[in-house]
Formats: sequence, C-alpha cells, structure tokens
Amino acid sequence: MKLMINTLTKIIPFIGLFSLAIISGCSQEQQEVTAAPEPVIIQNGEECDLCGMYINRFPGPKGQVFERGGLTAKRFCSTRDLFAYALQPEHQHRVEHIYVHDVATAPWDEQEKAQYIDAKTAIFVTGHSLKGAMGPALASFSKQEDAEKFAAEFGGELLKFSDIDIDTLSAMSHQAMHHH
Ligand code: ZN
Ligand code: CU1
Repeated sequence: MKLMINTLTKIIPFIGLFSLAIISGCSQEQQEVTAAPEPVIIQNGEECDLCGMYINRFPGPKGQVFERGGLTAKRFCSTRDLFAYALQPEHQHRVEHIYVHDVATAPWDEQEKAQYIDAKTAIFVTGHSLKGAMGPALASFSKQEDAEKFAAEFGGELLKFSDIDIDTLSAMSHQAMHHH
C-alpha cells in the first residue's frame, strides 16, 4: 500500500502534464494520497524538539510538525517553540502539517488532554497573561468565539496563522522580560 501511494504520487504529476482532463479526474485521488497524517499522542517523558524540555510537564498548548518525507512528528513544548522552529527558513519549506492543541478543549495546565487541530485554520491569542512552557504563550483555538472569550478573560490579541511571524515571537520575548 505504501509503495502504491509512493508510485501514485510520482505518476500523477506526469499524467497531469499530458491532459487537463486527467488532471481534474485525478485531483480527488491526489488529495487522498496526500491526506494529512494523524497527530501523535505525546507521551510523558518526551522532550521538546527545540528546547529539550519535558513537554507534558508544562502548562499551555503544545504542537507538532510533520515534515516532507519525515516519518515521525517533531514535538514541541509550546506553540511558541513550534513556531520558532517552523518559521526558520531552513525548516519552513519542508513543513507539511502543523497541529496545535485547541485550548478550549482542556484546562490550561492539562493541555496534553486537549484535541489537536490544524494550526493553519486555528485562531491564536498572543499577549495574554497565562504562561506556557516557555513563558508567554500563543493560545490556539479552533473557534473564533472561544479565542474571543479567552482574550476577554486573560487579555491579548487575536491572530490568524498567517499573521504569525518572527516579530510575533520577539514581541513575546519582550513581554517575558517586562513581566519578570
Ligand atoms: Zn520547547
Ligand atoms: Cu522550553
């Protein structure tokens, strides 16, 4: 099955070169072969792939990244470390799928029990008062109304995935310095 998928992935772009009709006929099949991998469950004792901290020992949403051709997910103690990794130019181009916890689905200090969502469709709250593994945290939500409720309670600003860049992360570092 694995072999067949690999073969299909290689063949489909070639078929596409020869016939537009076949491209449209194949697009559904192509979506199937590139289906997103299931998020993994992060076990106690697993360490953050960026900072080395024990992921489940700290509060706040965590995340994981699947890369092109990679077999295992990269796991992160915080959405902040996840972005710090994924936004690096040498990683950015091979990141395929990013999952983050939906903060609304578990208590802040038990986010390892929360549901994973696709980071690209998530709403984030930055600049709020709750701390994650690395201090100031990006709180991630599947629903805009949950993010708004959270921001009303703990402060902060709502961001889309595409709004988050290196500046967002350095603003969080500044927030950390001013709160200490
Ligand atoms: Zn980390
Ligand atoms: Cu850390």
